[in-house]
Amino acid sequence: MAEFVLYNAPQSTCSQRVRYTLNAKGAPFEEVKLDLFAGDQLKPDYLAINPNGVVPTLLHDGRPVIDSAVIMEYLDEIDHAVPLVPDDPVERARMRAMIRYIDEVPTPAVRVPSYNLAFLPHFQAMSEAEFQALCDSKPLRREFLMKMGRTGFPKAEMDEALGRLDRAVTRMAEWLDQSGGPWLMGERLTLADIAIMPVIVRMADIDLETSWADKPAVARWFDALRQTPAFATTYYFGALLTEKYPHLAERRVARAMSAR
Ligand SMILES: N[C@@H](CCC(=O)N[C@@H](CS)C(=O)NCC(=O)O)C(=O)O
Repeated sequence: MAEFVLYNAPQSTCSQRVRYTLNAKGAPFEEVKLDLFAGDQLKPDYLAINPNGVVPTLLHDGRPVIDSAVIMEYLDEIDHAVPLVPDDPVERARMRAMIRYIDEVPTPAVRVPSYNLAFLPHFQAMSEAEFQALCDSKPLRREFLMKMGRTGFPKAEMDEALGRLDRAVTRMAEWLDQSGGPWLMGERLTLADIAIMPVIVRMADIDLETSWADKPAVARWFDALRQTPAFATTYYFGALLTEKYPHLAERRVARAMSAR
């Protein structure tokens, strides 16, 4: 068995954080791709290593480490060769507070448009009883799925999520303003950049990049991130929703045409 085995899914935002961290550290890992719609994350063997029934899970020498934010910090703790946290403890605490904010505000918010735009048809194809059984099988996301139902999150919920995303982008612009860039904490790319990365990538993927149209610092940050070598290896083909769901790619083209 490889030293690092990552159980994850190509399009999962939480998985993307860990893939990026491993790639940025240059740590080779064996990638096990789970099919979240086939329910691989809810099988007994997987629940034995991650009782929350979600990806990612990292096995380090066979021992499980779960939760993307925890895994990122764990990887940094065991490998100091490529530091991804500030040296100063107070700055490290500030970075952790940024990650908590990211996990509290934009990370849950981006699920709402993601589910409504990309994943809903999958649930609509089920019978009511099948859908309820699926909700009941989810250790973390039962109520979230039930709120979405088979008609999708209502407009009020979508608007609330989009508002939270906009506020998080504004907060990001403030962080960049304070740090002077290129990264959220200044010269060193840290776990805070990696924590917010999948939210920004997902927003761009589902046509929400207008959120930072008037925030050039965020656009510059995103350009710089896309140029890091770890970005391409993390976002291999199939990691974006528009690469998997043709209806989303068509929606983008239609939007671009109508904006002409
Ligand atoms: N706090 C957890 C959340 C993990 C999570 O929500 N993973 C999603 C994909 S990004 C998942 O596995 N969903 C499967 C499901 O809902 O059944 C983390 O950051 O690792």
